[in-house]
Amino acid sequence: MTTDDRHPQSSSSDGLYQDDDDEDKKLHNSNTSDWFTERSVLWPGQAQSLQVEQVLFHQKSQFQDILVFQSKTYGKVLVLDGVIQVTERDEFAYQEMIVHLPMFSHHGPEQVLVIGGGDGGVVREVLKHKSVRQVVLCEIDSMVVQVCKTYLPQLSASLDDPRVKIEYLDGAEYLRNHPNTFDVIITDSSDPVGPADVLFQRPFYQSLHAALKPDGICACQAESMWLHMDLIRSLMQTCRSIFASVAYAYTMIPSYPGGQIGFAICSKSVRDSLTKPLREPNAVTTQSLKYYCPEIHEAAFVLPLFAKRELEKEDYSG
Ligand code: SPD
Repeated sequence: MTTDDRHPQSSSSDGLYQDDDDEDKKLHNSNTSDWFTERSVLWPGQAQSLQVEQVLFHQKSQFQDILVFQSKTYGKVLVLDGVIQVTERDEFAYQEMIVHLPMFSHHGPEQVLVIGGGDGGVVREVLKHKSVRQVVLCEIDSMVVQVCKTYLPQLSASLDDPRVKIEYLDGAEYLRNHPNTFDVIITDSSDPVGPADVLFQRPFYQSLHAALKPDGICACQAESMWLHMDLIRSLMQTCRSIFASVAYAYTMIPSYPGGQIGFAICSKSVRDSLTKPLREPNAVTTQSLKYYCPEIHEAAFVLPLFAKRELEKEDYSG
C-alpha cells in the first residue's frame, strides 16, 4: 500500500506530501520557506500546516512513512503516514490525559500494557505511577522507536526504564495471547486508516476486555468530536456492549485536526462513575505535569451539548 492509497488527499503543491519524488527531494533541500500540510480522507475539506525549518528524518519503514522535522513554532514534529502524532510543544496534552484518566481511576495499577505509542510519551506518563511494576509497550514498528530515540529523547528515554518491556508485535495478536493479565491497557493508536484500522474494530475491543484483569480499565484514542461523531457514536456503542462501564473524555491539542481529540475509557467492572478519579497525584508528580489535575479529570468528561446529544441518541451514560 502506498502513502497515497492511505491518504489520497495528501498531495499538494506546497506541502511535504507530494505525489512525485522530485517534489519530495526539493523539500529536503529547502530551508525555512517550506510548510508541512496535513490532509486526510478523515478530515475532508480542511488541512493544517506547520512551517518546516529542517527535515531531520524521512523514510518508509515496513509499515508506514516516518517523518521527523524541526518546525518553526512547535518544536520537533513526528509524522506517520502524513499525520501529525507528536509535537514537542503540545504532546503533553495528549499523553497525560490518555494515561492519567485510566491510571488515576484504578486503585493501584501494577501491570500496564501500551499498544502503539512507540514514541515513548505514554510510557513516560505511566511510569509516574509508583505502583507500576511492569509496562509492556507493544509497538508494531521498531523504526518508530529507533527514530524517536534519536530525535525525541524527552519522550523515548522512558523506554530505557528497567520496568519497561518492548514487544515489536501486532497489538491485537499480543492481546489474544495474554488473557486476564493487565490492570490498565492504553491504546495509543494513530487514526483508523492503514495499520491502525483494526484498533477501532469490535474484535480488538473484545480482546482488550479479555486481556484486562477483572477490575481493569482501558483507554483508547477515540478521535475528534468535531470531525468523527459517527465513528465515536458507533465506537461507544461497541464499547458499551462489551464493557461494564464506559465514558468518553477529551483533551485540547492544537496540532491535531480540530484542535481536540477524545478517549474511550472502559472498565471491566461496574463503576458508579468513571469520571471521578480514585487517586490523586502527589506534590512531586504534580510538579511533573502540565495538563492533568483532578479538576480536569472530571471536566474532561463534560461534553458540549452537540456531542452529548449525539452520544445520548444511543442511550449513552458515563
Ligand atoms: N490524528 C492524530 C492522532 C494521533 C494519536 N496518536 C498519537 C501518538 C502519541 N504518542
